[in-house]
Amino acid sequence: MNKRIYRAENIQLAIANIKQELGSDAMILSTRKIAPKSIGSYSKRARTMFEVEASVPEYSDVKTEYNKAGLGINQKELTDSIKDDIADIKDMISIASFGNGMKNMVCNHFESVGILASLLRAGISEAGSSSIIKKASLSMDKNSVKGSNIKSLKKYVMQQCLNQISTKDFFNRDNSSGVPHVAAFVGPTGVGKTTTIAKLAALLTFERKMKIGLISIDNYRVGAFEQLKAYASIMGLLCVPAFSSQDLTCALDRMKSMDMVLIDTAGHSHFDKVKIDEILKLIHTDFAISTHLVLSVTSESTIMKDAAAAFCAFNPDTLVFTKIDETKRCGKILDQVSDIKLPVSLITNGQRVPEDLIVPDRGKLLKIILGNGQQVVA
Ligand SMILES: Nc1nc2c(ncn2[C@@H]2O[C@H](COP(=O)(O)OP(=O)(O)OP(=O)(O)O)[C@@H](O)[C@H]2O)c(=O)[nH]1
Ligand SMILES: [Mg+2]
Repeated sequence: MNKRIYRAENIQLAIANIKQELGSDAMILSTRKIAPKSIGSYSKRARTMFEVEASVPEYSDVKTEYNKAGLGINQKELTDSIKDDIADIKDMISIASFGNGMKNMVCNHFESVGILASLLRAGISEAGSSSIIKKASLSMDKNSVKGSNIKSLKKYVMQQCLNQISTKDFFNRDNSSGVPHVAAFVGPTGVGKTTTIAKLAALLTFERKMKIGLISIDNYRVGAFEQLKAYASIMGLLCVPAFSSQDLTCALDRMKSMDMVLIDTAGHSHFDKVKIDEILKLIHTDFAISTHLVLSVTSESTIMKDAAAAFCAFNPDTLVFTKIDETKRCGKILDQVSDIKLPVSLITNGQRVPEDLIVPDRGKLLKIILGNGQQVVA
């Protein structure tokens, strides 16, 4: 591995030099702030410098390292690992392109660079990541935590992240009221509403021993009812379609003896206000119905945000995040929950029914959010 050391007056300059000389495959190995006194005998004139050690990995180098560590590595794993390294460099470069406030913050709290990169790598937005670090630093100052103590900063960053998330095991309820709790799942097309309902129905029926009924009001997509019905048949659950509010009221009347009724709705684009309004009208019955907004983490953050805004018309009780197995950037969840401020009730992590369902507590959710960036954890 070809290692080189770059010194510059600031970190941005050092990274720019690395990028220019070693190209975008370069890996940052270490960073160091050098106080003026440690630069030879010219200390009076010398300024604070930043030292960045970088290298360009060769395929054989990486493979040898993995083999030495006893980790057999295939081409895909290697490609993924290289992609992650490139993502690291992009993060460093994006840190370098932050506004002046952020640059000052990074320079004053140089130790925060690595943590900031971890948050970015986890998929938390630039605004979200910098706000977390700023709040953590403020909170450290407030509590008079001295010096540039990286362990303390990590602890405060974790606490800030935790402060922003909440969870609720919404579907764990007794039926002392004598009427079933009715829960509808809404959200954009193809995010996994029907599959999540099937997974949840299995959990509630077989583990929590609840009596569950299923209703599909998706009369839009061909085969939508049959999809839910197929899962219901395997589990031996009652499943009926409803095409109007009256149908829905009748179906709910039929299910009065259930502990819980789960309603599957049609997925629509968040731009299609007319179709979203149709579902709103359809679920307007005499029965109290809670709603749960399902969002896929494979969507772009801005799309998730727009979708959440459109489906907020349902006044959702909780959020459900799906397909976390398809991305390494689950930090998007933190951006959404800081924005929408609703508890997360369910997470799904695969296509298998019923296995791939998580009922998270705050700790679990934080781990999921930090994903790749778990090195933030002290
Ligand atoms: N990888 C992965 N795929 C999932 C997950 N949840 C659902 N899917 C897949 O996503 C696809 C769509 O799932 P559905 O449950 O039909 O989605 P939907 O929101 O009901 O779709 P519409 O009713 O058409 O709006 C299916 O292929 C599911 O197997 C998940 O957690 N991970
Ligand atoms: Mg569906």
